[in-house]
Amino acid sequence: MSNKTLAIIKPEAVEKGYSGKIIAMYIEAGFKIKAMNMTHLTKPSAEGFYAVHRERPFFNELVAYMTSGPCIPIVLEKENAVEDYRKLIGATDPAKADEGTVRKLFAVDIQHNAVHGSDSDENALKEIAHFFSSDELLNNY
Ligand code: IDP
Ligand code: MG
Repeated sequence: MSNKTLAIIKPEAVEKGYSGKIIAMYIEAGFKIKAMNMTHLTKPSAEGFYAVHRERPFFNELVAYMTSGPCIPIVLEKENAVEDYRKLIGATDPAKADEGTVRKLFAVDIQHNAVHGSDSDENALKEIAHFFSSDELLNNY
């Protein structure tokens, strides 16, 4: 059964011009793009998106980073999407990411790590709803 995950190309990767290469890696890995947008997150929106991390020491920095410029949220669909996408992007810290992963190739450090990925099917649906209404999701191909 195919399922969905939420990717975000984060501000520093957009700024550096890596978006096209990253999207190509998603498509080559077999993901279908079901929705995509370019947006500049407001502080309340970023705080809401990362609410699970609000007690973490890096929360304020993370919100400042994610509001620092435009980002590109993308809904991806594939069998086993959440797990396969996290394998494709690699570990949160690029120093620990496997060779050939998106973060190994494009991330700067553990914070500026190029892309987001959902960590469960349940959270993927919540995260998708943060950025896209149901009629923005392409369900007909
Ligand atoms: P994930 O993006 O691999 O799921 P999470 O632990 O959910 O990693 O953290 C969310 C985001 O917060 C990371 O992608 C990264 O941008 C940032 N982050 C995580 N850990 C640290 C840290 O130790 N210092 C600074 N930023 C961090
Ligand atoms: Mg996470």
